[in-house]
Amino acid sequence: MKNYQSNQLRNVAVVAHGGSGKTSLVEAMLFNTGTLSRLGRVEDGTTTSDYHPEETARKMTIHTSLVPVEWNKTKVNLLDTPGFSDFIGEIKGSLRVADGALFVISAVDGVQVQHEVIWDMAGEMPKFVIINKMDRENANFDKVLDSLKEKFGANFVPLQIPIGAFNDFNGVVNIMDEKAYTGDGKGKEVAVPGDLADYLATYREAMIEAAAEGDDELTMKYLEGEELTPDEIRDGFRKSVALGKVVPVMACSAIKNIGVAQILDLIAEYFPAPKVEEGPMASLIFKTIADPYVGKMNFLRVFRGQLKTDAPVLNVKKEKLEKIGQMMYVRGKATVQTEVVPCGDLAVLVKLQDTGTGDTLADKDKL
Ligand SMILES: Nc1nc2c(ncn2[C@@H]2O[C@H](COP(=O)(O)OP(=O)(O)OP(=O)(O)O)[C@@H](O)[C@H]2O)c(=O)[nH]1
Ligand SMILES: [Mg+2]
Repeated sequence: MKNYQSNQLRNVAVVAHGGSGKTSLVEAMLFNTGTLSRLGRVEDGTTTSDYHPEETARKMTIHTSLVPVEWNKTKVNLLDTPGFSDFIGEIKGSLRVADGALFVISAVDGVQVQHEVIWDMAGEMPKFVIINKMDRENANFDKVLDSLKEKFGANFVPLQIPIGAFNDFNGVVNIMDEKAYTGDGKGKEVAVPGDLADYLATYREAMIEAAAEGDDELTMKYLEGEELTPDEIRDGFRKSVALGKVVPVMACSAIKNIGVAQILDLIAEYFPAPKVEEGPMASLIFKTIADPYVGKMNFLRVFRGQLKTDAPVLNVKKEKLEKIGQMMYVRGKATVQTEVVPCGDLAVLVKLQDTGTGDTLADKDKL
């Protein structure tokens, strides 16, 4: 895995009620990059995220997995978290190191208990919502959208709406670009279906209004009745997302891999990049596991400066120096060594002596 600049990174906590399709969605995203030769399935225990034996046995996520997806010029670090309430502690750590939360909601089951719990945990942080399982019987995008508005009262604005539902679900429309795509994977661009014209117009208006709230200049322009340029709409919308003023909503089917590649495009374009802090290195450990092959693995995010393997680091809380042995990027259970981790990126340190979840590592003599 090559190194990415901070502004090319997207750190995304994928969160939801159990069984909404997080792991299947992450798998489909990775599949679309060409990294996998076939799309794994939770049922078969063949996904990239659910690789621990207890996960394949129970067919659910128990440990948060880090799955970087390299898409166009960005690296989307997906944190596939467990939805089952017993493992709620896992989500806290992921939210601390993500720049936004991506909620996955079943188009059939709608908003469920754990969605509400996690929504509260996520507080003011930027959020995306994916309405998944559009291929299932009784899938209903509008109904879920209404219940989102009712439950959470945020400004939910569709950025990608479904073409059809259940057996007829065969594509998506991008509201920003007014483009339609059908088929799986990257799909084929087609004309926007006539029966969606009204939706498109309504949602586009809502999207422009949300974009206008992104900064004062745009707000003034909008209120004075001037038309915003396409670039202004994009920039304004991106800013509104980062400020938590708008929550974009997208539709897909993870299992059929329809609308998923288009969601990756939208994440690359509208999900906030990490904020870069210059200065002495500082990083946070958000998860520690004992891997039977690799040993103790500490997952971290670099919040300031960059992390290199050449010098010992200080565990601030425990006031102990740690020698950095191996540093690696991971994708599920796959690992690859790296010598440097840039600001904003997520990586793993192996075999640290005294360091565990919640600890901070810093440059030893530059605090
Ligand atoms: N029909 C249909 N089924 C789906 C879709 N996405 C996921 N599923 C199924 O829903 C079930 C749960 O999917 P997972 O991907 O394990 O869901 P999860 O959110 O990761 O679940 P937890 O890890 O337990 O929180 C599996 O049986 C999937 O095959 C979809 O788009 N359409
Ligand atoms: Mg899962």
